[in-house]
Amino acid sequence: MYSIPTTQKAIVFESNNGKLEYKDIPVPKPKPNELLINVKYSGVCHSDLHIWKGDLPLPYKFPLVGGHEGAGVVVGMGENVKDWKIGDYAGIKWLNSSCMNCEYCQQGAESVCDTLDLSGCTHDGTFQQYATADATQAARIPAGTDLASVAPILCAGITTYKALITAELMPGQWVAVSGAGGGLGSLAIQYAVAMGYRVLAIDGGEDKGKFVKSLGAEEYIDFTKEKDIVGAVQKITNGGPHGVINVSTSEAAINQSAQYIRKLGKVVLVGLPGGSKITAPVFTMVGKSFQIRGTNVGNRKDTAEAIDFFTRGLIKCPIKVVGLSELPEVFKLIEAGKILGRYVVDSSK
Ligand code: 8ID
Ligand code: ZN
Ligand code: ZN
Repeated sequence: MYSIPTTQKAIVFESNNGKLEYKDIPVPKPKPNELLINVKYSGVCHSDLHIWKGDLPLPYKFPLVGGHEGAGVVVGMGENVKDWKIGDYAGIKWLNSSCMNCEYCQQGAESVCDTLDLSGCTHDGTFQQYATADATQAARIPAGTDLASVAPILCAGITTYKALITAELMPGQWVAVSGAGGGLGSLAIQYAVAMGYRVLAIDGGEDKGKFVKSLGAEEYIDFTKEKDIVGAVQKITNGGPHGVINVSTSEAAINQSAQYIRKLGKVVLVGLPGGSKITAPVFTMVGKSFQIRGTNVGNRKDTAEAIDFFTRGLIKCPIKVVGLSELPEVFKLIEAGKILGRYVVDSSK
């Protein structure tokens, strides 16, 4: 049904901050437990930029095909794969595989397994036309789904959906999304609205303000103009938001969130500015009894639920599609904080 070529186009990271080469490489062969997926579209996550730059203390492989937000079609599989068919739509996530056996995997917390294989980090990812993914972890995408639009769900969607669950909010409560106009933020706003929360969006510039309001944010604070972010957030939310989803790449913004959080609130950490720290006075933390929680992508259940919100039309991924060969330009725009929503690369160009 599908003829699989022996070579394909890919963007290869030779080293941290090294050349980003658009070139021909061999099509990988799936292992017994893997799918071979013809990646049609891949979102470009800020984590891909962090990995290329070497910001994060992760075990990178080089040369590396980056990317971990891929949507495509199953064109092959290893001999142990039983429950996928050729032609199925499949998604490739950051979490390519985990051991499924350790104390964390047993409780559905695969993202903290000690033997993770990570797409676009330790496992060649989605900035290529054909990629392999563990059949247990690959995401199931319903037939007929628009593959360009769904791609951002596979990292940004799953991660922000899980971050909102981690904030343990009630309908009608305030959630601040810090970094709201970016790839993760633009989806966090929509999941939050769909879950019944009130959204205060924080980002920089008038364009981002209009953009986040169009996605359902009730209020917007422009960090480039507001001198007293902590005071402004507390005023709008009458005492601080019940939860904060930190998806900016700013250490300062993350630290502000531990100041404006409401008593008993949850500060959720998602964004990963390299080498940054969050600090809070012990007395204040005890007195306000708030919590700081980290969260890392999501598990298979979070994946299925995040895709289901999208399929039901509750989440619209704001995407701009460009060719895979243009990835170096996309990295420049992400670095400059210029992107509204997500860039998605088309593997055929
Ligand atoms: O599982 C995880 N924890 C996970 C999963 C996926 C991504 C973590 N991440 C991390 C990425 O590695 C990155 O560090 O989340 C972060 C955000 O990823 P993204 O949404 O893909 O990045 P983006 O599109 O560049 O958006 C960042 C936004 O932050 C704003 C920018 O303007 C941009 O819109 N921002 C900045 I930079 N400084 C800000 C500030 N001081 C700010 N917003 C508010 N206040
Ligand atoms: Zn990501
Ligand atoms: Zn495990």
